[in-house]
Amino acid sequence: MNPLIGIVTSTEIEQETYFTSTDNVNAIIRAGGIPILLPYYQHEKTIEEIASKIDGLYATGGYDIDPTLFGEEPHPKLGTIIPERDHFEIALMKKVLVLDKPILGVCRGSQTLNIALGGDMYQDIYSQKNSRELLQHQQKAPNKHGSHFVDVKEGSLLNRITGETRLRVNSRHHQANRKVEKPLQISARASDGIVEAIESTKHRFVLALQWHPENMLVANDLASEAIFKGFIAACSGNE
Ligand SMILES: [Mn+2]
Repeated sequence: MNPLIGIVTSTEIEQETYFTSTDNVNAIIRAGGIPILLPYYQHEKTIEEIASKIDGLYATGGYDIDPTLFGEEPHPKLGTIIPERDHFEIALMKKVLVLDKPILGVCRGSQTLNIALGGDMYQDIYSQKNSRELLQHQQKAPNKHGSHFVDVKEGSLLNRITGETRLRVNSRHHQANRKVEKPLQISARASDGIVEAIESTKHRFVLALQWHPENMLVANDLASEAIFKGFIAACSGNE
């Protein structure tokens, strides 16, 4: 049986549509999963039911995150937030973590995972860190282009599934994780110190990347292929 993969959808500010990119859907299908697009349920019981039905959770990119969720007020550079998505996504993650089902997060998904496990984040790296020392993390190149490098921690899940200690990745974020606490560990950083990947040391497969492997897969990037293959294998119980 191919595993059912819940994908948290995106929306616009007035929430007239739910959607996700075809790159997200195709990445899951290509690796052997069946994508199920999820709207923003708010009831505890329903969220619990979804967690029990899916075999894995793919937390995709999207808008910024409500800073009150990690004890801060909005910074002037904070972008659009969708409170219903934040609530649903973080509540679903917490339930999926309890069941120890696999999670793959990308971009925004790496912030929501960190917050679900007690961490926090920069609302805007360019004003909250010394911006003269930062790389360009909002690339102007096409989405599939790897614009900067990340160094991968040896022995980490990310290292084991890709077989690499250095990856070339795309970059479309102005936020980033800051405090990362157990059971999470940092599994990749950019050369400017920005946290680019986190993973759980306690769960079977919980990995979140600040970049977008679903876009790099379009250019047949081998590491991106290995990431989605590894995720779907874990969701099938075939690690
Ligand atoms: Mn980056």
